[in-house]
Amino acid sequence: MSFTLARRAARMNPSVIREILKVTERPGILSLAGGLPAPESFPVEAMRAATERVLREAPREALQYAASEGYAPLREWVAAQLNEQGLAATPGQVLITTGSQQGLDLVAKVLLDPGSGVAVEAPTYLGALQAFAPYEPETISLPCDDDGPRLDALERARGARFLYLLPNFQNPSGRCMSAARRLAVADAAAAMGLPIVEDNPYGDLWFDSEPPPPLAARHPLNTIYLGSFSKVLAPGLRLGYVVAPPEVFPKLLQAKQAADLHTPGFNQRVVHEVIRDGFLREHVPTIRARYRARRDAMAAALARHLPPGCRWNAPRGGMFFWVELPEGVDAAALLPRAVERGMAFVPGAPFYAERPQANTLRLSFVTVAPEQIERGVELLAQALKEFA
Ligand code: N5F
Repeated sequence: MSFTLARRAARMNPSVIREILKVTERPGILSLAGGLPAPESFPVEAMRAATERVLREAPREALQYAASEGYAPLREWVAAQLNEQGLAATPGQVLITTGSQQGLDLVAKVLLDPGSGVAVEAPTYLGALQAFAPYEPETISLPCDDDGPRLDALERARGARFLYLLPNFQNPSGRCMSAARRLAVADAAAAMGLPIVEDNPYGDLWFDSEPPPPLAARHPLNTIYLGSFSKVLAPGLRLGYVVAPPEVFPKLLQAKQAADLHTPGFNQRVVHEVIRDGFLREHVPTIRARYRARRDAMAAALARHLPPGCRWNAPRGGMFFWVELPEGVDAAALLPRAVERGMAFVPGAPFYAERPQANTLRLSFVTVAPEQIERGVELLAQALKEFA
């Protein structure tokens, strides 16, 4: 072998979610693992009609190389949308990315040196940890309570390059940060000179009431905000966006140019064509209703089947239940037993940057219908009883 790997390559790890996805593609496996949106909710007809219009009205522009910043009308749409939520952003601050996952990579590439501090919630989105790791940061985990990261722990993040937060229906915990905690964390971080990277793919998927305004609304110049079309339209489009203060926008843009020149212009035009006249105002409530029913089905199934000693949250939005198994039960060791029985989940340990809590797991309640949720949880409970 003549290849010498870069040091950053040694830090790269396979995504546990993607590895489990391979298993769950086998027929007959009931997957409560990946945060895969319900395929019935994909607006196939609207996409077909929009594709037709784009190919009729601007085929050559849509198929040509395009601007790295993104399709101007889509950037305008994103900025207008965020302004409605109280986040004062101009279209010039919006960078359209190839999924918000790319946004995480670009932010890390621009802000992290080897040894830089990056502060995260414990637990946090494992795909973000995977995106940050190659840049060789020192990751600092902040303990959290039901309202979000604990204020008394914030001091540990002093000097970090940024604090990565998921305020809305967090992946994996399902937690929604309270309004008071948002303001307190945003103010404290600004006072410490600690920038915030706010990742919000799930904010539109609320079941009871709309979440409080983003932290970015409080201190826009101290915050990089990430959004996604994956959960409100379709993840196969790979469309997300980063909203960045003018201080860092040019560097993110240069990183984007180097990574892939631009996000597919064809997809951007089709999506803009779908959403330009208010489509999401009708569409997103149908997703909420479907997911709310599935959340209820999973809450009922967990209460019915899981043995004593298990604990879980009741998410008020998003896609995930976070389950704590009895002390000493290793969810990663349980997974193959569950797969043998015909169901899959994501073990909790990879969501921790430090001190993994091995007796935790994540269940997605959005991908399959309520009857299958019931069956999946029953199989999980059977595997657990046999295992423990
Ligand atoms: O915008 P997109 O599709 O790139 O979403 C990436 C993303 C960014 N930030 C958070 C907090 C996320 O939860 C995600 C998507 N995560 C899903 C999950 O299951 O955790 C999808 C991962 C699916 C996969 O790896 O196949």
